[in-house]
Amino acid sequence: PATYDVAATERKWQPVWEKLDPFHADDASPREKRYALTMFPYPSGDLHMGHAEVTALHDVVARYWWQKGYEVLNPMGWDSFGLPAENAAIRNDAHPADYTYGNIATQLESFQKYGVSFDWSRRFNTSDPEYYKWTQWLFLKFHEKGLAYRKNSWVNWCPNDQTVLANEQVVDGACERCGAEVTKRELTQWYFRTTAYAQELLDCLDDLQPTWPAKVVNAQRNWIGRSEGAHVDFNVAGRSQPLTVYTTRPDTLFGATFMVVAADAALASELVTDEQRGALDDYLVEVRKETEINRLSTDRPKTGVFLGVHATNPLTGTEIPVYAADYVLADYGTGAIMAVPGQDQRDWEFAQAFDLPIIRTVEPPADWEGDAFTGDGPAINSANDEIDLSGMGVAEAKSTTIAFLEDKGLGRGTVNFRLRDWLLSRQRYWGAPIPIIHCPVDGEVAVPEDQLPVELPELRGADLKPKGTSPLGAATEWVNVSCPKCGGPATRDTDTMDTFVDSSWYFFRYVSPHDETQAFDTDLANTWGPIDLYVGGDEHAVLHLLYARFFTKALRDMGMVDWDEPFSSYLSQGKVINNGRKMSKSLGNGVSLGEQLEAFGVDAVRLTLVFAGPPEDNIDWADMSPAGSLKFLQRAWRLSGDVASAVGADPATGDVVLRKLTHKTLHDAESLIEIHRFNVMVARTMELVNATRKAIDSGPGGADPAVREAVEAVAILLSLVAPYTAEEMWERLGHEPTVARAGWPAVDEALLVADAVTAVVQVQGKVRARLEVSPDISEADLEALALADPAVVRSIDGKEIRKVIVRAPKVVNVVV
Ligand code: ANZ
Repeated sequence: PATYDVAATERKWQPVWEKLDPFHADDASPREKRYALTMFPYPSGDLHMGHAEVTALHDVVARYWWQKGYEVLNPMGWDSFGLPAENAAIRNDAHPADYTYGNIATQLESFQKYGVSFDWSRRFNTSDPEYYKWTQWLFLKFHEKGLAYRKNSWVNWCPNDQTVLANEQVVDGACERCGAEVTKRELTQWYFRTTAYAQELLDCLDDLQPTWPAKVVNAQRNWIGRSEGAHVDFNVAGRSQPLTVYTTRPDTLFGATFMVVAADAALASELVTDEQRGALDDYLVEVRKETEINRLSTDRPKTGVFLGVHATNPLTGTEIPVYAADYVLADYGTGAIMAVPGQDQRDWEFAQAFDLPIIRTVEPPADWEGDAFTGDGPAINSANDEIDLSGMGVAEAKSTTIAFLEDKGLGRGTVNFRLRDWLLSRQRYWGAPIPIIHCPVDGEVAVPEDQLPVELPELRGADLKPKGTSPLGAATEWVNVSCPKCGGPATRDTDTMDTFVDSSWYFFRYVSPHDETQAFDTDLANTWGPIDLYVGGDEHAVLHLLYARFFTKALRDMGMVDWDEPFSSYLSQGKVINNGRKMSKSLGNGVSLGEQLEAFGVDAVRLTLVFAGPPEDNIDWADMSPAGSLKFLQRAWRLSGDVASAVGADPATGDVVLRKLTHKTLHDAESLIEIHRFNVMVARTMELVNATRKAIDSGPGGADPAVREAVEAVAILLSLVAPYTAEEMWERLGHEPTVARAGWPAVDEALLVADAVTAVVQVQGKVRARLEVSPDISEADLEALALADPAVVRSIDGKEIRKVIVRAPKVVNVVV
């Protein structure tokens, strides 16, 4: 036959593979181990083109590692708690559990059909009590170590999803999930102390830089936001405590002409005089309506209120007024600043608006016409009897000021991070309950380990819906318990954990997914991990990847794992788009994965996604030709019917030209996979297919053992991308399944040596030498070789060389 039946082939091999179970990761295997991981999906529908892309890319590497002889852990499961599933369930008027597990069954079936090399024996769902028991256990460990704690603060609130959000989940002032504008609420919430690891999270980015995408590394750096500066103490008349500010520019202290406290910080209402309290309260009503982005923007009129008090500038001795304003944030630094209008634009605008003095302490360039000057320059107006910064540049003036302040006990140098602790509690139903009991006598009491998991209470209908307080509160019987310590009446915490908690440690659970005695096995985690390659989208650049890094470091410090970092290398794939636009319901440009698979088969879809371009780039499905991919696969498959030599025929007796191409293709494929240029690997496979076809039809013919060698190589190369076609070819070549574990063919180095070509060297237009060189010699190497040739040296005869024109690998022209 000229073509194979795609659907029949898929039906044929699925049960065979299921029986063979070729990707079962054996903990006890003596082979070197690799851990390949791709982000697990939210079960909010069937698989879509995005899943198809990421798994096809990821599978190239996982399958390649198997072929190269590694024992590969390539697990899959479901991130099945959380807002996406819960919102979808509410939209579909279903219970989150029914909806979630229904979708998981659908997605599992699709994945199995899609032929990814997952070890299904390790699958779990984060919403299974067997899993979240350990999420809760880990929470309690963190609690014990002071890494999980509760505090009252102004937090991000999504009015649409009716829950708090972590800072990481607020993107440009909007909810990362639903896009609603985020507001603020004052609430008591649970936090993970991510800030305890701020410095290490930053430092380790240096090591990740070469193997992580630069934009992800940069996004994390900015998010952690380390800055160096000083805490400076200002005395406030009538107050025993100093007013401490954080500043990155202690060198400008002589120019601090007023101070500003965040209007919504407790500090503001502590400082304000009775006379001014009414004004502050009115102002606060306005402030609470504003988003953080607006508050910080420079191009917005400055507003504020005088608090009625003055502080003393420690260097000038001047009494300076203290204001409350919204452009200072309550939860950054100390929530208070020294305002230096000469060097800071927002302070400049505030000074203009409130008619406050401006003193420049850095001399701007002569032609300076702007307002605040934030650049470097000599210090001016910056001297008193004890310290003189005059003429110093910013850096020197900074360190001199810090040393002086420290000496006088007026301040100290400090490092500040933008990173905040991770707010992890949610007022939603579908998550792991926080395993804490609140007792009027004993306070926060951990649920005893033998009572874990704290399972979600059964709630139905209206009780499930978000209403601003946790739905779990409606389960009265579940809520009211006796205190594990004193036995008195107590209540359960009714919040659930952010889904990102579940996904912060799932890659540990895969090493011992069915262990009922512990969260994960430390030895196995150290054997398999850290993850050699993680593939996923960069929408998680800050969120998930930062949280997972934090968890890993915390677990390491608890002695539970040896690794410092979870993901040694990270590949962030582009998006599948259509007609130049993101696929969306409203644009009606969605492409259904199911329909594509139906029309072209799994292999053609997978091949199209891998061949489209570098994995980091977006794929516009409108420009793709899955039909063309299928044609190619049929063409490759036809080769296997034309092989006429026996299994095991010695290729050494075969056509050397084809053999060279086969070995070069296999050799180059290895490095192309290492650098994630899977598309080029496919292109090279196509070349090999074409050359083999030629060899069969108009060359040595199908009986030549070099043809068998080439077709077997094609099958193995295709096993990374198009598993059904590859398996079918392998069978037709006379082998047993499965080609996926056939092993990478040994590359014969002798066949890699390229044939030499002759380069001609001319001096003044006359041929003086002929050199045997490699066809891929560089221009520089060829020039050096030519100029060192004795005949060329002789004819140049010590004259000055004016020009050397090199056309590698053929010609060198020397002009003297
Ligand atoms: C005086 C000064 C003079 C400042 C100057 C800057 C320039 P980064 O680098 O982001 O850490 N700041 C401190 N706490 C703040 C808060 N809670 N809300 C808003 N702004 C705050 O920024 C540190 C600088 O931001 C600090 O240095 C402070 O202003 C301001 F010529 O102090 B600076």
